Amino acid sequence: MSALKDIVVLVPGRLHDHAVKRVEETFRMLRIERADPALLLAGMADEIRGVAAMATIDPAFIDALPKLEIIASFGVGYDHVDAKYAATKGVMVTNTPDVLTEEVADTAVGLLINAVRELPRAENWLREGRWVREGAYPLSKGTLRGRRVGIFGLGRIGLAIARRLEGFGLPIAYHNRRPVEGVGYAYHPTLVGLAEAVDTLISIAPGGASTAKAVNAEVLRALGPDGVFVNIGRGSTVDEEALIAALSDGTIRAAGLDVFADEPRVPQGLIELPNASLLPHVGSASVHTRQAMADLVVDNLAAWFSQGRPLTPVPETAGLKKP
Ligand code: NAP
Ligand code: 8YV
Repeated sequence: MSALKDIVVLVPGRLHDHAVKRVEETFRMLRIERADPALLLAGMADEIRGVAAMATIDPAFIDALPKLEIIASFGVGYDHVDAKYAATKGVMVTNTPDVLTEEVADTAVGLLINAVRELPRAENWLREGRWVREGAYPLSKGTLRGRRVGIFGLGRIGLAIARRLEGFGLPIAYHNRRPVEGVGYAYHPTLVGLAEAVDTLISIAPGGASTAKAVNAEVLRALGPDGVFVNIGRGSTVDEEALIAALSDGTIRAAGLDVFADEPRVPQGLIELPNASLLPHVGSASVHTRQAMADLVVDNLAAWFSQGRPLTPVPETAGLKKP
């Protein structure tokens, strides 16, 4: 344990309090306001062997830390960390999979029901006194009954969403770059093909270049006028202008969105739409689950520095050995 106490771990920017506390107790912690090489004081860069962060970590920052061995990122999605570049520099990258899977799947189902059955609007009707003044909230135009669900990104969380919706009696199909072994759901090799086959598209795909604006005008047209689109993956996977147009002109019926392209800024066009149910990126945001994610960040650092291998490396760096 005393050996770990000699190791310098940098926390750039904001990080979950529990992770900060544990980094401070376990290692020698340094903090800077953001992951910017210009903020590294003289002598600091040569000491830092680990980074614990939920901030963007780019090649310039990795290059500025010559002794860096590991970046432990908070969150399962790590599109804000250049893991490919880190791999070329022999720097391990870890994320926080599994501990948030069921929580995010719960949120996805809640968001779907909110979008289809208009529950947030119905609650506002009650709070605004309209039940008393005007009578019952209008019948929801949408229903889950008879829906066919397509999942874009059938990985850990996608499968947990699929299991839940199977329990709702809904047929499931999916699109990934390749079929998932041992899964009986219908596979579609293209996202447009999936959208044509279903009326309810749930995106839980990661961000990054390969999914950028994948949900575009063509996909939304394919989903059709009874279509419901739910995004709980990354905002970058959606052409938001095309989505606003599709929701405005009836190309699709409704959307439920937890993630946006330029968070925390949400396009005014979406905020004004009555058929968009919007959440401020709360997929994993319970005290219970965020604490588990924070623990996994620090457990990865501790496992790397004490046993030479982390618990949950990202695929790009999984083969790296400790120097
Ligand atoms: P995962 O197990 O790695 O699953 C990702 C799935 O997406 C895989 O099945 C993968 O299959 C598929 N995929 C990746 N790139 C693709 C592409 N270009 N085209 C089609 N499919 C693609 O990850 P997870 O744990 O389920 O998490 C998924 C994502 O959810 C995270 O990366 C994160 O962005 C997001 N997330 C959001 C929240 C929130 O609070 N809203 C919380 C947690 C996670 P193939 O490799 O076969 O294509
Ligand atoms: C976190 C997420 O809120 O894990 C992810 O990929 O999007 C969320 O669980 C986020 O990473 C914390 O910034």
